[in-house]
Amino acid sequence: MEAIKTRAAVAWGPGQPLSIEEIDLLPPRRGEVLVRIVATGVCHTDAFTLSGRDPEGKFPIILGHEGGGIVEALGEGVTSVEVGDHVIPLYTPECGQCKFCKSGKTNLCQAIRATQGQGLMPDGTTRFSKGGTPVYHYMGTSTFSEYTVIPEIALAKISREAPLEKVCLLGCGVTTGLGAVANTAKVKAGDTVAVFGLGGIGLAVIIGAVLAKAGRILAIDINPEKFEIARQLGATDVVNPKDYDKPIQDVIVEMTGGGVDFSFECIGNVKVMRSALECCHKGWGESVIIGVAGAGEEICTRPFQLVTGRVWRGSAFGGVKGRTELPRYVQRYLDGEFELDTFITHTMGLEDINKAFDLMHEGKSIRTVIHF
Ligand code: NAD
Ligand code: AHE
Ligand code: ZN
Ligand code: ZN
Repeated sequence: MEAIKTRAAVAWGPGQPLSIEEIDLLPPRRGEVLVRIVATGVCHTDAFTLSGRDPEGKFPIILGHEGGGIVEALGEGVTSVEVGDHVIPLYTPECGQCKFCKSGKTNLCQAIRATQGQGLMPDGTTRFSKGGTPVYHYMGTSTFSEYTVIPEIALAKISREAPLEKVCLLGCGVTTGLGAVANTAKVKAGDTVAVFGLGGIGLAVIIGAVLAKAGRILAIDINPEKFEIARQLGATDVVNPKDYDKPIQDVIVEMTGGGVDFSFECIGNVKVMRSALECCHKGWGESVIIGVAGAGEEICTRPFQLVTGRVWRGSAFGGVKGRTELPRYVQRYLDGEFELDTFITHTMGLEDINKAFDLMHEGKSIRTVIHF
């Protein structure tokens, strides 16, 4: 196979608008697959890396990690997918053979983590370039390109019946929220849950909490425009910290007669992470950090909060093992167990992708889906 041209949104430097251009893409090498991206969501993590606060963001880069696509060509030795298969790229791959995969305790496969974090394919090079200058990959996926090359172990083969322009959201946001509730927290019927941040992730946490039959679901955001959707999806209480002149954790502890069983931080704000921990019930409450905070930022609380039984955890991709478990999430969607339409507040072509970032920063969108 020859090198091809692909239309992509290139981030040439931190904080700069993405530039839509034709760039060069080398064919897939051993263990790699050429995928045509049909649609991709825009997640806050893309904006985070574009901002320059991600220690792993290496420019120029092609962002995007919430995609759905179709296999176009196979590199040498690829056996688990075929041309024409529908796939969701995985920023958390699953090799099945590394210490992490074999442990059965985590979804954090480390087989290609080092090169992935440097914006490189597993052999230490890039497939993307422009005028001979390498353009870096992002999270092993780079879905803001019509064609992208992805390691075989980072592709989940899904049902061909699933609409890629919707189930692309299972490539990150929705799976992250559903999985954090079911796999990381293991919320049980009757539990009280607090969700901080009502973007794509927080709203998926709400759906997950409803599926787990949580008794009460408190939805917290400083943008009251998010409350209607949160209620529609099943939040029982909505709380705007700006309406109170005391710490929001104190408000929630009072509202719930001692604190919540589980809280989820879905923002990436280290101060809110503290509130999320401290609104948990003494003796057993657990707080799950999902939000991604910038380089150099740290969380803090009084150790007494943990001594007295609260637990701090984190969750990446909802603890979901992509190749073996994600196809089932797609099937659950097809079976009508949860919906995705509410998340998709905007759709547009790649040429308008900067608008998607503006809408996110203005708090006007949940998810924009880019159609190629
Ligand atoms: P988003 O921008 O769509 O939503 C964030 C929400 O937080 C917004 O509604 C905003 O109004 C609200 N918010 C901001 N500051 C707040 C505050 N101080 N108090 C209360 N609410 C506040 O973002 P998203 O796409 O839903 O992503 C949320 C976070 O999750 C990001 O940090 C993202 O990087 C991270 N993320 C992590 C994973 C993972 O696997 N751990 C996966 C996806 C996203
Ligand atoms: N590169 C950042 C860390 C970013 C991060 O935490 N990413 C999440 C997924 S966010 C998806 O929207 C994740 O899965 N992390 C696990 C991993 O191995 O990256 C940094 O701080 O260096
Ligand atoms: Zn994401
Ligand atoms: Zn592995």
